[in-house]
Amino acid sequence: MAFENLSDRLQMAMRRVTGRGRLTEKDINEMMREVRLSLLEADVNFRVVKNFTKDVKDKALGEHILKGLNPGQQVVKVVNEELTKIMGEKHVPLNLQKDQLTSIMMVGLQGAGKTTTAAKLALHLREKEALKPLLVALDIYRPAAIDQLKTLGKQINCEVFEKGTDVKPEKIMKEALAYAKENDFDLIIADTAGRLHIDDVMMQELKDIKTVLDPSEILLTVDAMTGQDAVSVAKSFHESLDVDGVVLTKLDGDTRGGAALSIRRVADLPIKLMGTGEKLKALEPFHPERMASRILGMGDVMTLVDKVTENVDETDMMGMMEKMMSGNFNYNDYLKQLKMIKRMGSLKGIMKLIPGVNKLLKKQDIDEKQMVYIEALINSMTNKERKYPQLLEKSSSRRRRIAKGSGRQVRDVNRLIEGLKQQTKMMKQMKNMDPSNINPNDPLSSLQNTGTKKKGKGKGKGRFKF
Ligand SMILES: Nc1nc2c(ncn2[C@@H]2O[C@H](COP(=O)(O)OP(=O)(O)OP(=O)(O)O)[C@@H](O)[C@H]2O)c(=O)[nH]1
Ligand SMILES: [Mg+2]
Repeated sequence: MAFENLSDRLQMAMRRVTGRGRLTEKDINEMMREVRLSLLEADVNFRVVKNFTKDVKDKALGEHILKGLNPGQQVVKVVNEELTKIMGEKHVPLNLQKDQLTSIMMVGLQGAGKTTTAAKLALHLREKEALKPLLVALDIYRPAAIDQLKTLGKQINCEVFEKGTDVKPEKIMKEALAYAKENDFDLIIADTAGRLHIDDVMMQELKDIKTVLDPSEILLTVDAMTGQDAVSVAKSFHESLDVDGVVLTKLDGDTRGGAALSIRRVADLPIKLMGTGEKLKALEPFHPERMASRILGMGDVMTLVDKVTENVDETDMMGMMEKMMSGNFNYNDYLKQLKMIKRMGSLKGIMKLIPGVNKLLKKQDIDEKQMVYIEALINSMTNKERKYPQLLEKSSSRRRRIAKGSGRQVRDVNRLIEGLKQQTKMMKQMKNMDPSNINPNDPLSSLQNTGTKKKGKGKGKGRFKF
């Protein structure tokens, strides 16, 4: 995942101050030095870094202490807020036209991800906004480019408009527009050709297409792996075409993160979406505040919530939560939960969004195969055993039978028993948390308050424990 190094270093710097009851200006200076270096190393534009450190310092020193936060936590909160700010504060949505044709024009350098993102967007907007999309192939310089778009279109069952390689892009655009209007499409996504460098011929072609299409949205596709270069590219595209927003692609790769953290300020363009993989589902709206918490290792609770509600029947979920909280969690529930997680996608991807778990994962990789084993184990239990987990704790012959029936070892059964126990315990603890302390707009508040809430035991360090 992108930002890994930056994230590690920032968290280290933060750790110097969190939990501290008193902070001097010197403490803050030291921490900020570390923060500054981490950002520069992540290839963030130096001017952005300079302003960022200044703002954090002013704020951290000037702000009066909020009730319930120690000074260290206060600083982390400020860093989180400022990090959010440099990425744009709030999510900026696409310009979608109501009740008329929306048109999106994809532009960007060669290999940035235009064609892939065009298909992702078609899928995304059809699912989320119920739009009927038409993909238009305007990259006439390579026959393979048209085939690529057609292949992607087929995968998502979306029509592709193309006129081969002999018609000029602006003419194809004109015909596609007429075709879309005649055939009740409500979204056009135009995939244009990329170049290795920005040149006048390329820009002129894009301007001509723009004149014909009069797009609702010009989306600049930027490869996050290219770092600072990406930012200057964004600037030139914006100057020539008046771009509306950026899609940052390949954030799943090992990027340092500089582009994501500089584009908003340097090129004055909002990042609207992010590509997080080669699969066509791997497109997400970009939320600055969520990204900031992710970088600072506070998990991404909001994305998790979105994913959960998207993939799981809500009544199912609520019933499950109630059951879990009540402490009467049995193997039937466990299995059901397992299936929910499966439906939500990669276990690792989901787990990473939970605060604190990212660190844990590095040491102990979650094996997706284990899910299959667990399923096999539970399938070998009798109905009674599934309903009353205590039965297994008391009887070793039952445990042996289950191991044999599922082709696993007794110690796997024991592990499962332990897992269920742990989960029940954790759920009981969660039940004691005060939900009024959880503010979805400020993930920090919930994390910190959970720790201090416990009477006597909490040291006020206030970190989420898993
Ligand atoms: N890992 C990852 N790969 C991506 C992502 N987006 C695109 N790619 C890959 O990047 C490569 C280039 O993507 P294309 O969509 O062909 O890029 P393009 O901008 O259309 O390229 P040209 O048409 O040659 O200018 C492909 O191999 C894609 O699978 C992403 O978010 N993550
Ligand atoms: Mg392409």
